Amino acid sequence: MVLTEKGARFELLEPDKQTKLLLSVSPCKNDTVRILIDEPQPIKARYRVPDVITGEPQCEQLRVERQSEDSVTLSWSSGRHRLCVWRFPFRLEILCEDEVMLHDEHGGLLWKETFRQFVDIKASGPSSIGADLCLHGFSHVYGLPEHADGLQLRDTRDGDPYRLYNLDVFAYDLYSRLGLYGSVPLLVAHKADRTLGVFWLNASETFVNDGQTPPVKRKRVEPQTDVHWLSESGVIDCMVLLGPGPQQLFTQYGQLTGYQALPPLFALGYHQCRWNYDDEADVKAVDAGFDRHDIPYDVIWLDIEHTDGKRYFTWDSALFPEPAGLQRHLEKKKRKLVVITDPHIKVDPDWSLCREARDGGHLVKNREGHIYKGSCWPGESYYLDFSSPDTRAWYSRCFGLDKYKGSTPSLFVWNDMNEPSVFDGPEQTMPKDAVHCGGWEHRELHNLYGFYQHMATAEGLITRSGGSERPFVLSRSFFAGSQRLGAVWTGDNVASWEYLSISIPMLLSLSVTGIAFCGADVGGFVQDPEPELLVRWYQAAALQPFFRGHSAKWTKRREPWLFGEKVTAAIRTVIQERYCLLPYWYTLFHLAHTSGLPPLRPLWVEFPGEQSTFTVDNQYMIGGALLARPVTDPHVQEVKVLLPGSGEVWYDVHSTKAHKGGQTLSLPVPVFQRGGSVVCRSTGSGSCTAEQQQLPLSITVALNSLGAADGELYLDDGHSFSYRDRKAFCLRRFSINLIQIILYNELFALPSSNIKTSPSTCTFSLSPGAKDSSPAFEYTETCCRLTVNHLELPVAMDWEIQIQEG
Ligand code: NBV
Repeated sequence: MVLTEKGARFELLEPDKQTKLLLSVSPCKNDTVRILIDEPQPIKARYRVPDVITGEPQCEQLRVERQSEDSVTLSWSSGRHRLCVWRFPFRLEILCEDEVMLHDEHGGLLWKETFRQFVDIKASGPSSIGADLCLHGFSHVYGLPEHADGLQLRDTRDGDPYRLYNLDVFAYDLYSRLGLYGSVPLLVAHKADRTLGVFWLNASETFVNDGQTPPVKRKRVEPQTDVHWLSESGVIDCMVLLGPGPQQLFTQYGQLTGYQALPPLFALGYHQCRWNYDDEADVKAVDAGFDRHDIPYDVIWLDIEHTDGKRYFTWDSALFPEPAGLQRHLEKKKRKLVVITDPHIKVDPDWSLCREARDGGHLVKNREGHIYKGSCWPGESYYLDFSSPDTRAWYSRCFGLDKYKGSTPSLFVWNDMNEPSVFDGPEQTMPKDAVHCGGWEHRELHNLYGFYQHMATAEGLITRSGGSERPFVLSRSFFAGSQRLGAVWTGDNVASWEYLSISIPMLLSLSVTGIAFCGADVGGFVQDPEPELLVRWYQAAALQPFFRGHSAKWTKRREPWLFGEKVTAAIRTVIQERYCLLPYWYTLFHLAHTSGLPPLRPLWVEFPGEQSTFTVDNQYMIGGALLARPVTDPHVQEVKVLLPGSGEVWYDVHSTKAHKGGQTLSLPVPVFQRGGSVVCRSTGSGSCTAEQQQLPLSITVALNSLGAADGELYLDDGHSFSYRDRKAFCLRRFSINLIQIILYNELFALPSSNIKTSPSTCTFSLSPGAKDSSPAFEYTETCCRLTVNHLELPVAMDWEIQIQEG
């Protein structure tokens, strides 16, 4: 063993095949441990995933505590954790109050594999790697998106392992463990007193098996979860995130792979998409429809048909003769246009962009060294090699306003088909033996392909503004770290109640693995939703991060006003409510951007000690303050909602009625504010986020059982990097302490008891310079609600309000 400042290095001998392995274990600052296993003399160098980890984690200095011929115990400054390494057979334990064990299992596979008509020649031989982990004391594990399944990972001993292999799966099956469009190899384990993460940094096809052993109370045996990881190639690069709580874990993961990009404000508004909006007149008519029906929205989207023969970066000149004019038309109303750019390039030597890609060496090659061709929307297509930094730089330049004819600064981008989807490829993707820059086979980096296109696109939008404007890019494919680049959505879902239900755990799984800006197509992409389903989907999605209605071209049109006034009104209400809640959403995104804590949270994240929350995946928290339980079944008047925390108070946001925590209620559309929180909303209704931004704010204070509450509000210009480069932002904290008020005048009672008289005066002490106002009161005795209007307080100044009994 050698101790360096980067940790401890060991030489291991794999007993069966006598293969030599190099193991390095590095405890890093902030309670993460990195375990790397590679071959010192491989037939061919093994691929190490670049560009996902945002910086070399800072290592802790290790000390030897005990050492024998077979094993060594190491500790580091954190003091709470220790590492034990056994060499023959290899075993590693991380100890705190609990232990994690990792066995390496380095094995061989086949030299040649056949799948239908496809033969995969493994030119470098078999190269699979694997490891077993045993998570002591844990029986709840989450993560490993993307699967159309529940939030909690199921025991795989009765069936298929979870597969991480990015694929284009149209109208995907539910409850399947096969891979979908993106992969995040992060598994999160949780128990009452600890949250732990295992991040397996490998971009080749990966399988994860997990088996849960329940506790045996009589024998005082703890539960445990065994996890087996197996990847087709690459090295073992495994990071154990030690928590101890969910919040620390999210920060640890964010420090490794980057935090959620702060979206421009418009991206948190409502998006209207369809495959396709036919032409400029159609786009203008839909845009006008929103105004006519008084429904706010921010972005209208164009799918593949807007291009000239599926040549991205071009326009169909008959349908979209004045694309810049169209964008200016929208921009006058502060609205945006999003267009699609897929990663394939039509083979067309007469098209300058195709020639540039080919002559610049920006294309993926086949095993024989020729340019790889596959079939996609344009017919025969090349595929850009986004793994090459040169290609990414070239692609980014394609978004330059001078280069992308017909584009303006209010055009943003959508990357689709970037798993990559290849119609005539194995499993509808690229063959594993296709070759990328540096001679790496596609198998090594398959799961990174979409991540890299997303990166180049986001970079392109930043560069086109000279580095000053935040980009917005939606990607279908993703990997760990994609959160730094923008948003993702859950692909081609179906207009059915089951797909509406599954969208909730799917978005929660993405959220706990860092991909915080996520959403599902509202209404379902495939098939026609009945109006009831459409309304329920809007109600759910208005309370989720990325909010976009989308539909396939063979479905009926479904703009919100096409189903009668009742449906229009219901959809209008939820979209308007979403717009009012934007200050809160934006503040949550600021938090995700700075701490890794996702806006959408499973209940256990907020109630880590409460067992009853560990399996809940049909309701969730929006930040720490709001709890939502969307209706996902037809013909129901009420649904059951669990209000966690026996000491908590929950306020129904519609009626403001207070309920005690620790019970299950039945209500029509449950949304609650947690006692102890403050939520800022904007008042009134603008036609888009930019208008909404100008409206006054309201502050909803929900007292906890001690009569206290606090909350935050983050504000900036909503579109530029000034918040980062010039610190041009405003972060306000509101704290309310009823005890103090009680001391003054016994004005408020605790939420559960009665207020004796209604308050009649309100006095302020304001920072100098604030203007005087005459506040008005409204007191609703039945639900102990006090409303103070016309305060006209400047949010960026310090102020204090004292309310006194009359
Ligand atoms: O570009 C067309 C569609 C798009 O609308 C959808 O959102 C993507 O998920 N795209 C898939 C390709 C065709 C799917 C049948």
